[in-house]
Amino acid sequence: MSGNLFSLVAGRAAPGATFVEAEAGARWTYADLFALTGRYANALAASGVAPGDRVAVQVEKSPEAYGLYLAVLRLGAIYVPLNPAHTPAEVEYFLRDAAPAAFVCDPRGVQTMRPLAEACGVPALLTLDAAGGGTLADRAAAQPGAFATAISAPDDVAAILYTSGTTGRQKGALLSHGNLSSNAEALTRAWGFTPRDRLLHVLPLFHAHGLFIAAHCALFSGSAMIFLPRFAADRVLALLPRATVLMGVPTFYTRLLDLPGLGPEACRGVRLFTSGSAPLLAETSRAFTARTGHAILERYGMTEAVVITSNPLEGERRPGSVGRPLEGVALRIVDAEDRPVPPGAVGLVQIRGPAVTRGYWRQPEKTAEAFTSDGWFRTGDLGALSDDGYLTLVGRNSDLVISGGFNVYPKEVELVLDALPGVAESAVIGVPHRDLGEAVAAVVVRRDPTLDADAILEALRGRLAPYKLPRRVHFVGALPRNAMGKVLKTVLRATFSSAS
Ligand code: MCA
Ligand code: AMP
Repeated sequence: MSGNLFSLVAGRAAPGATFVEAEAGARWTYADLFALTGRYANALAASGVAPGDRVAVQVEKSPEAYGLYLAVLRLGAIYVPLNPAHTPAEVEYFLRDAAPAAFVCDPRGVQTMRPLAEACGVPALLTLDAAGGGTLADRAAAQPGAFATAISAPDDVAAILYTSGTTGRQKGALLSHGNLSSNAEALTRAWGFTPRDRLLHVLPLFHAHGLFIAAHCALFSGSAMIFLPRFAADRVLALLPRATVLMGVPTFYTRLLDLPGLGPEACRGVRLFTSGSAPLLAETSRAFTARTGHAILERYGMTEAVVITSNPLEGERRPGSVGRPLEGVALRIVDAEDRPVPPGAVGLVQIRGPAVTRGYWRQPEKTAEAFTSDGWFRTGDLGALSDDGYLTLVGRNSDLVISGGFNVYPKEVELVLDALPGVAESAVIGVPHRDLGEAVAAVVVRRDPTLDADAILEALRGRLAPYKLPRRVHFVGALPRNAMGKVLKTVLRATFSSAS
């Protein structure tokens, strides 16, 4: 049997069942979705995309965009999603690295993207807008809905998602059909999904949380999603009575708690709220329970392994803990030499399991560094296991900043800052932020004493996606360093944390 994720989905959803409902009520059935993916797959094949090729996609969220993801999988090609907020310079890096056979972008950006795609040697450029229009749609309209889905082995790569660049450059995590479908099956069971569920889907489609974790639960149980293009607390509150499940990042919950209308009545039909991608404060969790009667189910995941641990559907959901390893996941806590630590002690989290990536796209050295000699994946997270197997995360082994669920790699921002003429050097850190959990802060040593924060932000805009821009800029005479010359970010964090 084919391990193609699309074949697994197509085998279980009832064709007449709802796949997506728009906010205003327009409805897509699974049959609509399957026919659309067939037309897109035929159109992509006619544009020269073959099995194993990469298809880079930078488009707004829509049911059509989700159909495009599944069409790429049907073709046996590899989906490479990109954040629409990425600047042309950032997109250029991804196009050069992924070397896609086709790039699908928003028609609004096509004037900039066409020369960029040509310069990067991308053979085909197609467009798709938020309403499903564009050259991809034009070409697909002339194509049949039937398409013979590629036979894929479970190890065949389905998607490449760019993540964690400690050296300033992001690396592409390889996710196979088997990685994704095993996690989807385990989650659907762990979280009790049935065809009667209606998932309120408000996450972006270019990260694992929205593209895989949330949407796969609906697809693998043949249930419906209500799609919102982005999170807006008042619209989410208004739609909650139509939903049974909401999946979010902690910022969703802190913003919902700011609305006086959040209470048991608004949540009457919801059976499950989940949170992940960043730490959910125990106080947020408790405040949500006090207001709604619901305990948010916190789980822990990572692009390279999808969902790793989860609090239980039935049983104790422990505020401050990310729960127990998901079915099929082995988890251990080790010291810096990869030796298991005593029970209860804090150490590095390492995992094995069917959803763990086999490595990074064209980066054998980074792949080798990510695994221990006996095959455990190094998550880079620090945590401790309780006697009864609940994991508590206490931090990360890297300087990564997670702002509102988006990862920001300090090095990437520092490289752009340091290249500004008036800047001598810089250090980028995460500081606590009520809304975003953590916010990006820049600590700058000036060469030009007249350079101010506004001028710096103005210079960064256009070079970095908006979510990477520092929310604060602090000027210092010199950066604190240790004897080896390494910048002491812990000192900077201690100095500037209360200032945000
Ligand atoms: C938007 N901005 C941000 C962020 N999002 N700045 C910092 N951090 C952010 N997360 C920028 C906007 O571009 C805008 O810039 C300005 O901040 C104000 O935007 P605002 O309206 O407040 O933002 P928003 O559009 O409401 O977005 C906030 C958000 C969003 C809803 C929290 O960031 C979001 O949907 N986050 C989810 C991220 C996610 O899905 N992560 C999953 C990673 P300007 O004014 O200059 O235009 S996957 C993962 O981590 C693993 C697998 C896991 O476990 O799930
Ligand atoms: P990403 O690289 O976007 O996949 O982000 C993965 C990282 O997000 C993990 O390595 C953790 O550091 C963090 N993360 C995900 N879920 C949680 C959670 N529930 N609590 C704390 N951190 C989390």
